[in-house]
Amino acid sequence: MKENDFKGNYHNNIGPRASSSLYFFLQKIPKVELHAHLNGCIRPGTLFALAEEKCVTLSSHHFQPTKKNDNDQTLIQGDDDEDALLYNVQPRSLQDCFDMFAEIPRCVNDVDSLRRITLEALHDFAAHNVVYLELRTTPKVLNAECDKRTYLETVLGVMNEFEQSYTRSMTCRLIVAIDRSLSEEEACENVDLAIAFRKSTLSADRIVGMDLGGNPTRGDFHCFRPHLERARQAGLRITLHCGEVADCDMTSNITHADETSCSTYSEVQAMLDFHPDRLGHALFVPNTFWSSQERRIPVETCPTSNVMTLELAQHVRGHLMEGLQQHPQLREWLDTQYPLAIGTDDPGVFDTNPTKELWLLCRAFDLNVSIICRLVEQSMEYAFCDEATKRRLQEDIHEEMLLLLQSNQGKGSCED
Ligand code: 6MZ
Repeated sequence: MKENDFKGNYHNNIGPRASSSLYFFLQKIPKVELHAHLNGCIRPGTLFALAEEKCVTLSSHHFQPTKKNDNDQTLIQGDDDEDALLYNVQPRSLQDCFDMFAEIPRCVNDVDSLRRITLEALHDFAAHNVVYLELRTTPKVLNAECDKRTYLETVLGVMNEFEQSYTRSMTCRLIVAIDRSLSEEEACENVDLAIAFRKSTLSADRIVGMDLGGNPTRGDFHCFRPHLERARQAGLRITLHCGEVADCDMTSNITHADETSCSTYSEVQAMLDFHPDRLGHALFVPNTFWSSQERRIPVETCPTSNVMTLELAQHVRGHLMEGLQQHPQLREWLDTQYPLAIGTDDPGVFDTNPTKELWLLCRAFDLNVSIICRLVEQSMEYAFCDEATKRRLQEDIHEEMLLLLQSNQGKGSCED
Protein backbone atom coordinates (compact mmCIF):
# COMPACT_ATOMS: atom_id res chain seq x y z
CA MET A 1 0.00 0.00 0.00
CA LYS A 2 1.23 3.47 -0.87
CA GLU A 3 0.75 6.46 1.35
CA ASN A 4 -1.44 8.29 -1.19
CA ASP A 5 -3.94 5.45 -1.14
CA PHE A 6 -5.43 7.37 1.77
CA LYS A 7 -9.22 7.11 1.46
CA GLY A 8 -10.31 7.80 4.95
CA ASN A 9 -13.49 6.23 6.14
CA TYR A 10 -12.37 6.07 9.71
CA HIS A 11 -14.81 3.82 11.42
CA ASN A 12 -14.22 0.38 12.81
CA ASN A 13 -16.30 -1.50 10.34
CA ILE A 14 -13.99 -0.51 7.52
CA GLY A 15 -11.79 -2.95 5.70
CA PRO A 16 -8.10 -3.33 6.35
CA ARG A 17 -7.05 -1.15 3.42
CA ALA A 18 -8.89 1.91 4.71
CA SER A 19 -7.68 1.33 8.24
CA SER A 20 -4.09 1.20 7.01
CA SER A 21 -4.81 4.64 5.57
CA LEU A 22 -5.91 5.64 9.04
CA TYR A 23 -2.56 4.41 10.34
CA PHE A 24 -0.71 6.54 7.76
CA PHE A 25 -2.70 9.58 8.75
CA LEU A 26 -2.10 9.04 12.45
CA GLN A 27 1.58 8.57 11.81
CA LYS A 28 1.74 12.08 10.37
CA ILE A 29 -0.03 13.98 13.14
CA PRO A 30 2.07 15.76 15.79
CA LYS A 31 2.01 13.80 19.04
CA VAL A 32 2.55 14.30 22.75
CA GLU A 33 4.09 11.47 24.81
CA LEU A 34 3.76 11.91 28.57
CA HIS A 35 4.14 8.33 29.83
CA ALA A 36 7.21 6.42 28.68
CA HIS A 37 9.86 4.67 30.80
CA LEU A 38 13.36 4.88 29.34
CA ASN A 39 14.37 1.28 30.03
CA GLY A 40 11.02 0.14 28.69
CA CYS A 41 11.83 1.81 25.35
CA ILE A 42 14.86 -0.30 24.47
CA ARG A 43 14.71 -1.73 20.95
CA PRO A 44 14.78 -5.53 21.16
CA GLY A 45 17.66 -5.60 18.64
CA THR A 46 19.70 -3.27 20.83
CA LEU A 47 19.09 -5.38 23.90
CA PHE A 48 20.35 -8.46 22.05
CA ALA A 49 23.39 -6.57 20.75
CA LEU A 50 24.23 -5.33 24.25
CA ALA A 51 23.71 -8.81 25.71
CA GLU A 52 26.12 -10.26 23.16
CA GLU A 53 28.68 -7.52 23.77
CA LYS A 54 28.53 -8.12 27.52
CA CYS A 55 28.26 -11.92 27.33
CA VAL A 56 24.87 -11.89 29.03
CA THR A 57 22.33 -14.65 28.42
CA LEU A 58 18.82 -13.24 28.44
CA SER A 59 15.89 -15.42 29.42
CA SER A 60 14.59 -16.95 26.19
CA HIS A 61 11.09 -16.99 27.62
CA HIS A 62 10.90 -13.20 27.65
CA PHE A 63 13.38 -12.10 25.03
CA GLN A 64 13.07 -13.46 21.51
CA PRO A 65 14.94 -12.06 18.52
CA THR A 66 12.60 -10.39 16.01
CA LYS A 67 13.06 -10.13 12.27
CA LYS A 68 11.66 -6.62 12.30
CA ASN A 69 13.82 -3.65 11.47
CA ASP A 70 14.10 -1.94 14.83
CA ASN A 71 14.75 1.47 13.31
CA ASP A 72 11.45 1.40 11.56
CA GLN A 73 9.08 0.07 14.16
CA THR A 74 5.73 -1.15 12.88
CA LEU A 75 5.39 0.90 9.75
CA ILE A 76 2.62 -0.67 7.74
CA GLN A 77 3.81 -1.87 4.37
CA GLY A 78 0.73 -3.78 3.27
CA ASP A 79 -2.62 -5.10 4.36
CA ASP A 80 -1.11 -8.25 5.83
CA ASP A 81 0.72 -6.10 8.34
CA GLU A 82 -2.62 -5.19 9.89
CA ASP A 83 -2.53 -8.54 11.63
CA ALA A 84 0.79 -7.66 13.16
CA LEU A 85 -0.80 -4.56 14.66
CA LEU A 86 -3.95 -6.24 15.86
CA TYR A 87 -2.67 -9.39 17.46
CA ASN A 88 -0.90 -9.65 20.71
CA VAL A 89 1.65 -12.17 19.49
CA GLN A 90 3.85 -11.81 22.53
CA PRO A 91 1.72 -11.64 25.70
CA ARG A 92 3.23 -9.69 28.57
CA SER A 93 1.68 -10.16 31.98
CA LEU A 94 2.56 -7.73 34.74
CA GLN A 95 4.94 -10.34 36.11
CA ASP A 96 6.59 -10.77 32.67
CA CYS A 97 7.21 -7.02 32.51
CA PHE A 98 8.89 -6.86 35.88
CA ASP A 99 10.93 -10.00 35.14
CA MET A 100 12.16 -8.22 32.02
CA PHE A 101 12.97 -5.00 33.86
CA ALA A 102 15.04 -7.04 36.30
CA GLU A 103 17.16 -8.41 33.43
CA ILE A 104 17.76 -5.17 31.54
CA PRO A 105 20.38 -3.69 33.94
CA ARG A 106 22.67 -6.62 33.12
CA CYS A 107 22.89 -5.21 29.58
CA VAL A 108 22.55 -1.50 30.26
CA ASN A 109 25.39 -1.34 32.75
CA ASP A 110 27.58 1.56 31.67
CA VAL A 111 27.41 5.11 30.34
CA ASP A 112 27.83 4.02 26.71
CA SER A 113 24.88 1.66 26.76
CA LEU A 114 22.79 4.25 28.61
CA ARG A 115 23.67 6.84 25.97
CA ARG A 116 22.76 4.42 23.23
CA ILE A 117 19.34 3.45 24.58
CA THR A 118 18.48 7.09 25.33
CA LEU A 119 19.43 8.29 21.86
CA GLU A 120 17.53 5.46 20.20
CA ALA A 121 14.45 6.09 22.31
CA LEU A 122 14.46 9.76 21.27
CA HIS A 123 14.88 8.82 17.59
CA ASP A 124 12.02 6.33 17.82
CA PHE A 125 9.62 8.87 19.31
CA ALA A 126 10.64 11.55 16.82
CA ALA A 127 10.11 9.09 13.96
CA HIS A 128 6.45 8.97 14.99
CA ASN A 129 6.20 12.74 14.98
CA VAL A 130 6.24 13.14 18.73
CA VAL A 131 6.80 16.88 19.16
CA TYR A 132 6.82 16.89 22.95
CA LEU A 133 8.25 14.05 25.01
CA GLU A 134 8.34 13.62 28.77
CA LEU A 135 10.56 10.64 29.29
CA ARG A 136 10.87 9.15 32.76
CA THR A 137 13.59 7.07 34.31
CA THR A 138 14.75 5.78 37.68
CA PRO A 139 18.33 6.95 38.37
CA LYS A 140 20.66 3.98 38.85
CA VAL A 141 24.21 3.22 39.88
CA LEU A 142 25.44 1.45 36.74
CA ASN A 143 29.07 0.83 37.71
CA ALA A 144 31.97 2.44 39.57
CA GLU A 145 32.08 5.29 37.01
CA CYS A 146 28.37 5.87 36.84
CA ASP A 147 26.49 6.83 39.96
CA LYS A 148 22.93 8.17 40.00
CA ARG A 149 24.08 11.72 39.29
CA THR A 150 26.11 10.64 36.26
CA TYR A 151 23.16 8.54 35.11
CA LEU A 152 20.89 11.60 35.04
CA GLU A 153 23.62 13.80 33.52
CA THR A 154 24.02 11.27 30.73
CA VAL A 155 20.31 11.18 29.91
CA LEU A 156 20.09 14.98 30.05
CA GLY A 157 23.21 15.30 27.88
CA VAL A 158 21.71 13.07 25.19
CA MET A 159 18.49 15.12 25.27
CA ASN A 160 20.49 18.34 24.77
CA GLU A 161 22.46 16.89 21.87
CA PHE A 162 19.34 15.46 20.29
CA GLU A 163 17.42 18.72 20.42
CA GLN A 164 20.33 20.60 18.92
CA SER A 165 21.18 18.19 16.14
CA TYR A 166 18.09 16.34 15.03
CA THR A 167 16.29 17.87 12.06
CA ARG A 168 12.82 17.06 13.32
CA SER A 169 11.96 19.20 16.25
CA MET A 170 11.05 17.36 19.45
CA THR A 171 11.07 19.08 22.83
CA CYS A 172 12.33 16.65 25.49
CA ARG A 173 11.74 16.82 29.22
CA LEU A 174 12.69 14.41 31.99
CA ILE A 175 10.71 13.02 34.91
CA VAL A 176 12.78 11.43 37.67
CA ALA A 177 11.16 8.22 38.85
CA ILE A 178 10.98 6.49 42.21
CA ASP A 179 10.73 2.70 42.11
CA ARG A 180 8.24 1.69 44.79
CA SER A 181 9.81 -1.75 45.12
CA LEU A 182 13.03 -0.12 46.38
CA SER A 183 13.83 1.51 49.72
CA GLU A 184 12.72 4.83 51.08
CA GLU A 185 16.38 5.79 51.16
CA GLU A 186 16.63 5.30 47.38
CA ALA A 187 13.53 7.43 46.95
CA CYS A 188 15.03 10.16 49.12
CA GLU A 189 18.22 10.15 47.01
CA ASN A 190 16.19 10.46 43.80
CA VAL A 191 14.27 13.42 45.17
CA ASP A 192 17.51 15.10 46.32
CA LEU A 193 18.98 14.70 42.85
CA ALA A 194 15.89 15.93 41.05
CA ILE A 195 15.81 19.01 43.27
CA ALA A 196 19.54 19.62 42.77
CA PHE A 197 19.20 19.38 38.97
CA ARG A 198 16.15 21.59 39.08
CA LYS A 199 18.19 24.25 40.88
CA SER A 200 21.09 24.04 38.45
CA THR A 201 20.80 26.60 35.66
CA LEU A 202 21.97 24.03 33.10
CA SER A 203 19.13 21.59 33.67
CA ALA A 204 16.42 23.61 35.45
CA ASP A 205 14.00 23.55 32.50
CA ARG A 206 14.72 20.00 31.55
CA ILE A 207 13.72 18.19 34.77
CA VAL A 208 10.03 18.79 35.24
CA GLY A 209 8.65 16.23 37.63
CA MET A 210 8.74 13.09 39.70
CA ASP A 211 6.96 9.80 39.22
CA LEU A 212 6.16 6.97 41.58
CA GLY A 213 6.20 3.71 39.62
CA GLY A 214 7.60 0.21 39.76
CA ASN A 215 5.91 -3.07 40.57
CA PRO A 216 2.49 -2.06 41.92
CA THR A 217 2.30 -5.16 44.09
CA ARG A 218 5.34 -4.01 46.09
CA GLY A 219 5.96 -1.10 48.44
CA ASP A 220 3.54 1.43 49.82
CA PHE A 221 2.74 4.99 48.78
CA HIS A 222 2.49 6.10 52.41
CA CYS A 223 6.23 5.84 53.01
CA PHE A 224 7.11 7.71 49.77
CA ARG A 225 4.60 10.46 50.36
CA PRO A 226 6.84 12.81 52.44
CA HIS A 227 9.57 12.60 49.81
CA LEU A 228 7.15 13.39 47.00
CA GLU A 229 5.79 16.27 49.06
CA ARG A 230 9.34 17.63 49.37
CA ALA A 231 9.76 17.39 45.59
CA ARG A 232 6.49 19.23 45.08
CA GLN A 233 7.55 22.00 47.45
CA ALA A 234 10.68 22.41 45.34
CA GLY A 235 8.55 23.08 42.25
CA LEU A 236 8.54 19.63 40.68
CA ARG A 237 5.26 18.32 39.29
CA ILE A 238 4.05 14.92 40.48
CA THR A 239 2.62 11.95 38.63
CA LEU A 240 1.70 8.73 40.42
CA HIS A 241 1.14 5.26 39.03
CA CYS A 242 -2.17 4.66 40.73
CA GLY A 243 -4.56 1.69 40.89
CA GLU A 244 -2.69 -0.27 38.23
CA VAL A 245 -3.80 -3.61 39.64
CA ALA A 246 -6.91 -4.81 41.41
CA ASP A 247 -6.95 -6.92 44.54
CA CYS A 248 -9.46 -9.29 43.05
CA ASP A 249 -8.88 -11.78 40.27
CA MET A 250 -8.02 -9.44 37.43
CA THR A 251 -8.85 -11.89 34.71
CA SER A 252 -12.46 -12.12 35.80
CA ASN A 253 -15.07 -10.06 34.04
CA ILE A 254 -14.13 -6.50 34.98
CA THR A 255 -16.55 -3.80 34.03
CA HIS A 256 -16.11 -0.98 36.48
CA ALA A 257 -13.98 -0.53 39.52
CA ASP A 258 -15.70 -0.37 42.86
CA GLU A 259 -14.34 -0.42 46.36
CA THR A 260 -13.97 -4.17 46.41
CA SER A 261 -11.99 -4.34 43.18
CA CYS A 262 -9.71 -1.47 44.12
CA SER A 263 -6.05 -2.17 44.52
CA THR A 264 -5.39 -1.73 48.20
CA TYR A 265 -8.15 0.78 48.59
CA SER A 266 -6.50 2.85 51.28
CA GLU A 267 -3.41 3.38 49.15
CA VAL A 268 -5.40 4.53 46.14
CA GLN A 269 -7.39 6.86 48.37
CA ALA A 270 -4.20 8.29 49.90
CA MET A 271 -2.81 8.88 46.40
CA LEU A 272 -5.95 10.71 45.32
CA ASP A 273 -5.93 12.77 48.54
CA PHE A 274 -2.37 13.80 47.70
CA HIS A 275 -3.73 15.56 44.57
CA PRO A 276 -0.95 14.68 42.16
CA ASP A 277 -0.75 16.64 38.91
CA ARG A 278 -1.40 13.51 36.87
CA LEU A 279 -2.28 9.86 37.44
CA GLY A 280 -0.67 6.95 35.62
CA HIS A 281 -3.06 4.18 34.47
CA ALA A 282 -5.74 4.72 37.20
CA LEU A 283 -7.46 1.48 36.25
CA PHE A 284 -8.88 0.59 39.65
CA VAL A 285 -9.98 3.77 41.32
CA PRO A 286 -13.35 4.11 43.11
CA ASN A 287 -16.10 5.05 40.68
CA THR A 288 -17.17 7.98 42.83
CA PHE A 289 -13.77 9.61 42.28
CA TRP A 290 -14.35 10.29 38.58
CA SER A 291 -17.46 12.36 39.11
CA SER A 292 -16.66 13.98 42.45
CA GLN A 293 -13.49 15.91 41.66
CA GLU A 294 -13.48 19.69 41.57
CA ARG A 295 -10.42 19.68 39.33
CA ARG A 296 -10.24 16.57 37.18
CA ILE A 297 -6.76 15.06 37.50
CA PRO A 298 -5.52 14.10 34.02
CA VAL A 299 -4.84 10.41 33.45
CA GLU A 300 -1.92 9.04 31.44
CA THR A 301 -3.46 6.02 29.80
CA CYS A 302 -1.44 3.38 27.96
CA PRO A 303 -3.82 1.18 25.94
CA THR A 304 -1.57 -1.71 24.88
CA SER A 305 0.17 -1.85 28.25
CA ASN A 306 -3.20 -2.10 30.02
CA VAL A 307 -4.49 -4.81 27.70
CA MET A 308 -1.31 -6.79 28.29
CA THR A 309 -0.88 -6.39 32.04
CA LEU A 310 -4.58 -6.92 32.75
CA GLU A 311 -4.43 -9.88 30.35
CA LEU A 312 -7.59 -8.62 28.64
CA ALA A 313 -6.66 -10.06 25.26
CA GLN A 314 -6.41 -13.59 26.64
CA HIS A 315 -10.18 -13.93 26.39
CA VAL A 316 -10.30 -12.92 22.77
CA ARG A 317 -7.43 -14.92 21.35
CA GLY A 318 -4.89 -12.18 21.68
CA HIS A 319 -6.85 -9.58 19.75
CA LEU A 320 -5.63 -6.20 21.00
CA MET A 321 -8.56 -4.21 19.73
CA GLU A 322 -11.14 -6.47 21.32
CA GLY A 323 -9.01 -6.64 24.45
CA LEU A 324 -9.09 -2.86 24.58
CA GLN A 325 -12.86 -2.91 24.43
CA GLN A 326 -12.76 -4.74 27.79
CA HIS A 327 -10.71 -1.91 29.34
CA PRO A 328 -12.16 -1.04 32.76
CA GLN A 329 -12.25 2.74 32.20
CA LEU A 330 -11.45 3.88 28.67
CA ARG A 331 -14.94 3.90 27.25
CA GLU A 332 -16.26 5.95 30.12
CA TRP A 333 -13.32 8.35 30.00
CA LEU A 334 -13.91 8.90 26.30
CA ASP A 335 -17.67 9.31 26.75
CA THR A 336 -17.22 11.87 29.54
CA GLN A 337 -14.30 13.61 27.78
CA TYR A 338 -12.13 12.98 30.80
CA PRO A 339 -8.66 14.64 30.50
CA LEU A 340 -6.42 11.97 28.98
CA ALA A 341 -2.89 11.66 27.61
CA ILE A 342 -2.24 8.56 25.50
CA GLY A 343 1.13 6.95 26.28
CA THR A 344 3.16 3.96 25.17
CA ASP A 345 4.50 3.06 28.65
CA ASP A 346 7.15 0.59 27.49
CA PRO A 347 7.25 0.41 23.68
CA GLY A 348 10.15 -2.08 23.69
CA VAL A 349 8.35 -4.45 26.04
CA PHE A 350 4.88 -4.17 24.50
CA ASP A 351 6.01 -3.92 20.87
CA THR A 352 4.18 -0.66 20.37
CA ASN A 353 4.69 2.94 19.30
CA PRO A 354 2.76 6.23 19.60
CA THR A 355 1.00 5.82 16.23
CA LYS A 356 -0.14 2.31 17.03
CA GLU A 357 -1.64 3.41 20.36
CA LEU A 358 -3.77 6.06 18.66
CA TRP A 359 -4.73 3.67 15.89
CA LEU A 360 -5.88 1.01 18.35
CA LEU A 361 -7.91 3.56 20.24
CA CYS A 362 -9.62 4.75 17.04
CA ARG A 363 -10.38 1.22 15.97
CA ALA A 364 -11.53 -0.09 19.35
CA PHE A 365 -13.80 2.84 20.21
CA ASP A 366 -14.92 3.89 16.77
CA LEU A 367 -13.35 7.35 17.01
CA ASN A 368 -12.96 9.55 14.00
CA VAL A 369 -9.73 11.36 13.27
CA SER A 370 -10.87 14.77 14.41
CA ILE A 371 -11.67 13.34 17.85
CA ILE A 372 -8.28 11.70 18.17
CA CYS A 373 -6.56 14.89 16.95
CA ARG A 374 -8.42 16.91 19.58
CA LEU A 375 -7.50 14.40 22.26
CA VAL A 376 -3.81 14.65 21.37
CA GLU A 377 -3.95 18.42 21.15
CA GLN A 378 -5.62 18.71 24.55
CA SER A 379 -3.06 16.42 26.18
CA MET A 380 -0.40 19.12 25.71
CA GLU A 381 -2.31 21.07 28.37
CA TYR A 382 -1.27 18.43 30.94
CA ALA A 383 2.46 18.68 30.18
CA PHE A 384 4.80 19.61 33.03
CA CYS A 385 6.98 22.05 31.06
CA ASP A 386 6.90 25.81 31.64
CA GLU A 387 3.87 27.76 30.37
CA ALA A 388 5.70 29.57 27.55
CA THR A 389 6.95 26.29 26.05
CA LYS A 390 3.51 24.77 26.47
CA ARG A 391 1.72 27.64 24.70
CA ARG A 392 4.25 27.65 21.85
CA LEU A 393 3.85 23.92 21.30
CA GLN A 394 0.07 24.10 21.61
CA GLU A 395 -0.01 26.67 18.80
CA ASP A 396 2.32 24.60 16.61
CA ILE A 397 0.35 21.43 17.21
CA HIS A 398 -2.95 23.17 16.53
CA GLU A 399 -1.73 24.62 13.23
CA GLU A 400 -0.26 21.34 12.04
CA MET A 401 -3.38 19.38 13.01
CA LEU A 402 -5.57 21.86 11.13
CA LEU A 403 -3.48 21.58 8.00
CA LEU A 404 -3.51 17.80 8.12
CA LEU A 405 -7.26 17.63 8.76
CA GLN A 406 -7.94 20.12 5.98
CA SER A 407 -5.83 18.27 3.44
CA ASN A 408 -7.62 15.12 4.52
CA GLN A 409 -11.02 16.77 4.07
CA GLY A 410 -9.85 18.03 0.69
CA LYS A 411 -9.82 14.40 -0.28
CA GLY A 412 -13.47 14.30 0.78
CA SER A 413 -12.94 11.87 3.55
CA CYS A 414 -12.83 13.25 7.05
CA GLU A 415 -15.79 12.86 9.38
CA ASP A 416 -16.05 15.44 12.11
C1 6MZ B 1 4.82 0.54 36.88
C2 6MZ B 1 6.60 0.60 35.43
C3 6MZ B 1 5.81 0.05 34.40
O1 6MZ B 1 12.92 3.73 35.11
O2 6MZ B 1 14.49 1.89 34.50
N1 6MZ B 1 7.84 0.78 34.94
N2 6MZ B 1 6.11 0.83 36.65
N3 6MZ B 1 4.02 0.01 35.95
C4 6MZ B 1 4.46 -0.27 34.71
N4 6MZ B 1 3.60 -0.85 33.82
C5 6MZ B 1 3.93 -1.88 32.93
N5 6MZ B 1 6.57 -0.04 33.30
C6 6MZ B 1 7.80 0.42 33.65
O3 6MZ B 1 12.33 2.14 33.27
C7 6MZ B 1 11.87 0.87 33.68
C8 6MZ B 1 11.17 1.00 35.00
O4 6MZ B 1 9.97 1.75 34.86
C9 6MZ B 1 8.97 1.28 35.74
C10 6MZ B 1 9.59 0.13 36.53
O5 6MZ B 1 10.14 0.65 37.72
C11 6MZ B 1 10.70 -0.33 35.59
O6 6MZ B 1 11.72 -1.02 36.26
P1 6MZ B 1 13.51 2.94 33.99
O7 6MZ B 1 14.11 3.76 32.91
